[in-house]
Parts: sequence; C-alpha cells; structure tokens
Amino acid sequence: MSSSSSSSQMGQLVADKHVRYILMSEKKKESFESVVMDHLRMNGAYWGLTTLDLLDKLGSVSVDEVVSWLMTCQHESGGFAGNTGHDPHVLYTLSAVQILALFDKLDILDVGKVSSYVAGLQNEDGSFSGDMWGEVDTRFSYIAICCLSILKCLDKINVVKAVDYIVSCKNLDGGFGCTPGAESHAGQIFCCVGALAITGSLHHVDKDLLGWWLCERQVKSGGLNGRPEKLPDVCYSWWVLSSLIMIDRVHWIDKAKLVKFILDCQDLENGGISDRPDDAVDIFHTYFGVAGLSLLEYPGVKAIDPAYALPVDVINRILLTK
Ligand code: GRG
Repeated sequence: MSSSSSSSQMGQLVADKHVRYILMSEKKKESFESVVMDHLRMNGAYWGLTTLDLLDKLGSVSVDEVVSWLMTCQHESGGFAGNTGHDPHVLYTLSAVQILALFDKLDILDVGKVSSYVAGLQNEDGSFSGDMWGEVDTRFSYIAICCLSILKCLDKINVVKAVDYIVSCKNLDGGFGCTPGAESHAGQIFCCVGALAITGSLHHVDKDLLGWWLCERQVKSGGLNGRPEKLPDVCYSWWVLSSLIMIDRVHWIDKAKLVKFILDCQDLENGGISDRPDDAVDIFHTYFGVAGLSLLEYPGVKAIDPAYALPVDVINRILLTK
C-alpha cells in the first residue's frame, strides 16, 4: 500500500526509490505479480526500462541479459511474444522494437522479417489485426505505424488506407474509438492521434473539439480520467496529456494540479506509483506516472516523445540518422 498522503516528502518525485522498485520487481520472479504478468513480460520490460531511461538510470541493467532474453521471444514469423514460448502479437512486437531502440540495438534485428510480420497484419480496409486471430482495433493501427516508422519501413503498408480507417473511427465529440462507431476513450485517442501524428495526418483532427473533450478529463483532484463519469487514473496522465500535446492544446489543463495528483500516487517508502492515491503500486502505473511527469517537464526527468512513447534523445538518434 502507498504511504503517500501523510509523508513530509509529499511534493517530491522519489526517483531513486522508483528506480530501486523497478530493479527489484525484475528480481522477484516468484511473486504473485510476476506470475500473473508472465505472458506480458515484454510489455513490463518496456515500461520498466523506459522509466529507468527517463530517470537516466538505464545503465543499471545488463543490456546483454535483456537483449538475449528478448530475442528468445521472436517467432519464425518475425513477430515477438510477451515471453519465451508464447504466441507473437503486435503488442509485444512494438515493445521489443522499443526496447532495442532504447539500447541502440536495432541493428541486431532482421528488419525485413519483423516489418513483414507487422505489415502482413494490415486488412483490406486499412485496419490492422493484432495477430493471426484477427481482432481489429485502432490500438493495432498505432502499433503497426509506430513500429514500422521506427524501423523506417512505413512504405511496406498502405498508409493512405491506414489513415482512412483511423479517420473512420472519429466520433462527433472529436474523439476516437477502437472501431468505427465505438465510444471515444482516451487510450484509443492516443493511438489514433499518435498514428496520425507519425504519418503527418493531424489535419484530420478537429483540434479545438478534441482538445475540449480531453481537457474535460481533468477532475477535482487534478487527476485525469479516460472518459466522462469515470475515476481518475495515473495512466491517463499519459494517454490524455500526450494527445493534448500532439494537438497543441496542453495549456488547457491545470498542469500543477496534475503534477500533484501524480506525486500523491507514489509509495514514498518502497517506490512505485499507483493508479490513485493510497492504492497498490505496479510497474504500469510507475511508467505512466513518470512519463506523465516527463510530458509536464518535471525537473530531473528526461523528455519523452508524445507520439513514439520513447525518450526524445532515442527518437532523435533513430529518425535523424539514415
Ligand atoms: C507505446 C504507450 C504505448 C502504447 C502502445 C497498447 C497501446 C499502444 C495502447 C493502449 C491504449 C488504451 C486502450 C489504453 C487504455 C488502458 C485502460 C486503462 C483501459 C481501461 O479501460 P476501462 O474502461 O477503464 O476499464 P476506465 O478508466 O474507462 O474506467
């Protein structure tokens, strides 16, 4: 449980404790959380390692150990699984590519193979399936576009059709859902706006209308929710804020109140960040809390790119070199 509210340290990011929490959670392989998270270890690794990099502590992990485990998760098809011996999915393929990008190790990939796996998931209408079983969701459009952009292989898909599909998921409130006609949700909005940003297609967004919907996600405590009438959650500090930044409307929320909300969700004793004050911490919310603080330009946290969800220096290294 978090010991946030009563501590005299309230108002400070306890960065060293979060670093220790992340490094320790990797060691606790027999814990309940580890067993439950086993099949999505690749996502957990991305959350933890990106947080370490944002706090300038990526040097505390063994690159060789992580990379050799990561490569055991790749399938014949070119896609990556959440862990050794599991099935491949775009969700884990993006995390694997992002981790290699963090370590500047993309050159160990057979880029043709990985990109063919991702491109092969595009459907006739421009949408993307997550894996061979065919579920369609704008999350997978974002993942495919982000992944192929990092690998510099966007020419392997029909970008015009991919963008048209995303635009077909736009709602009258300016937001986006997971499929055409589905309710607007901040997570899906991040995916659609991120994919449109990466493909240079943000002109399809009604920025004032969407900006209004997004800034209405801020509740009294300063936290953000994912849709109307829902509870705030630290993870929306990423999904909502990154979207507001991409459409240039971040000044429409109260940034200081959001910083306070995120800091109030820290476990000041043992490290880690939770969804709401006094809840149990986990690695997912620790990442989104620190990433949110990065978007809020909190001192001592490296800048993160709102579309690629990777540190800006990592993205510059990739995109500014041939
Ligand atoms: C690289 C950052 C990054 C992401 C990869 C997986 C993915 C792409 C995006 C996921 C976007 C998404 C749908 C996020 C929402 C996650 C979430 C907290 C869903 C909970 O939904 P509900 O309905 O919760 O259970 P609410 O908050 O609406 O009550």
